Amino acid sequence: MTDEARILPAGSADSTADWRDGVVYQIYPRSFADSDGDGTGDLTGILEHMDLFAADSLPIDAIWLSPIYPSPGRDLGYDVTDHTAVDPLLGTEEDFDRLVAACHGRGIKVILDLVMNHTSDEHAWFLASKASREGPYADFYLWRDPRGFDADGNPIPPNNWVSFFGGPGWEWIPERGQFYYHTFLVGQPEMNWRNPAVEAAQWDMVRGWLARGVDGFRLDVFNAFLKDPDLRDNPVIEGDSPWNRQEHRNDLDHADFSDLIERFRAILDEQPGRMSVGELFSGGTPAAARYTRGRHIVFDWSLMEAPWTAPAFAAGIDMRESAYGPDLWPTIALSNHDRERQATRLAASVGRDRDPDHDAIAKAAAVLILAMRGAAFLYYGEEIGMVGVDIPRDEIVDPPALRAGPDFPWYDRSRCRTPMQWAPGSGAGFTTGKPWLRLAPDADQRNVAVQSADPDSVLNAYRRLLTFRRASPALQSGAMERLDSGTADVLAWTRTGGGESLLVVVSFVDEPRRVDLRALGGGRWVARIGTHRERTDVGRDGFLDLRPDEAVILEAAPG
Ligand code: ISL
Repeated sequence: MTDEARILPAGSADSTADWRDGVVYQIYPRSFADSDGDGTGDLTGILEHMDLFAADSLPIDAIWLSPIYPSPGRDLGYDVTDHTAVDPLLGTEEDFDRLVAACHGRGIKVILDLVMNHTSDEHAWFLASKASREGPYADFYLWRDPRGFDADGNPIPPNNWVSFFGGPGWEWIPERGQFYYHTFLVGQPEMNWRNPAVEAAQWDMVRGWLARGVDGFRLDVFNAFLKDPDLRDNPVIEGDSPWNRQEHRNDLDHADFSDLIERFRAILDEQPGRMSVGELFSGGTPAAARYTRGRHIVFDWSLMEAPWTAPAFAAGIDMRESAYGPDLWPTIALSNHDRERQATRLAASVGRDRDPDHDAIAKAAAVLILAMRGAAFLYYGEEIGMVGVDIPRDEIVDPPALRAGPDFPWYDRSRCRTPMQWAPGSGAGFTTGKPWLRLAPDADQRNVAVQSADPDSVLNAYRRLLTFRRASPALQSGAMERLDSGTADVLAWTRTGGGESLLVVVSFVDEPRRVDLRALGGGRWVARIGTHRERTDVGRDGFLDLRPDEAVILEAAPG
């Protein structure tokens, strides 16, 4: 590993440290706040709700905006027609610049979601590419001749690759007499990253956003950019869907991808303190660690896929700690716009989807996200414990969900993209019009206004924890060591750094539990904060009595 690839020390003068130690809040712009009553969230709506992030409310360090570019919306913004502009559905160029300035005025950074693996099939590059095998855009996409023709004269695709969103991966274009490849929708043709002109065009676009003050980027499916140059077949394996019946040896994670990350980082490093996070597509924790660099962090899915049990989270944490080692910095996310809402998913994973359990688990999950080692990512609405919403079939807006069936299991992503719940009332404070996607049925009770006034709400637990984390060098950048808690269903770990030594104890069960802190070593501990406003404290005998799903952060007592 080069020096460059090592993480910078905590407190380093380079502002990367701010990033590494920070908390990023993901906004799905269509669903956050609608300023003009058309039912769809927009940039001005975000600007008007910045008080959510006030220092005495939810002190976060950055917002990540899911794609804001013009798009026909077939994959709701992940099919882009112009990566350099703002979608008129979400606002104007000036609205974007105003939002960036407002964020910077509050010390909040702005991360854009870069979709560089594919474009929309309505992008001017693709329209030119499709029209002719000649000209500057001819080789911008993954075009290939057919392997041959069948007995009926139909062209045979170049290899066995399929689409992650269901159906074939290759689409025949008679005008060109060739196929193009798409990992996702037919309307999301794959870019040809082996063409230097594609890379140059992408870097120009990146420089353009940096010049507008953008502080960092989330890279959509970044390990899919480079394919096997010969486009060889993927090996066939056992699996529950056409995609899972292939080992993705030739369409993902190509060996020369690491050099591409370095070239991307070099563009960002032309300006100080710019950060990037790669979305690992279909890969495990070791791959995430392998792609992590000093200023480039990576999502891995080991925690997002764990059920709500102590052994599952222990295994996830151990796998991460050993894959990353002390020098590389992991990320922590328990939900995003593609996965079920975290408390809904975690409660269901152990058959506990009753109401009181939902909020208890939502608060304990907050402690996990904010007290493990790594850059923390919060998905909008998790701070009020938003639920996954049942969407009737005729309202589903997630295209692959419409193809779901026995040979194509798919989570309907509309469930986790419902509008933010700000206040009681018909539009939940999200819109004065008709919301583009239905609101959760509990929006009148579960919203920012109601939870602000309730000291025991999920929102107020997040506020306390975020405020504590912001003042805690150990939680932000300290080392992490997992301990055997000695009690079933309870996880324990320490965070140490900046002269601070903390112990985190989390119960994953719906019953009281007792932990013997003396057996954990390290002297006497004092409870500082946790899921419950009324703190549980350590008894004189050194026992900590935990309530159901309680998590407590303790500090080493002096002396
Ligand atoms: O978990 C996954 C694979 O292991 C998937 O959720 C995967 O990360 C995802 O489907 C890729 O998602 C990204 O690219 C898609 C877009 O639809 C998603 O919203 C985006 O997050 C295509 O751009």
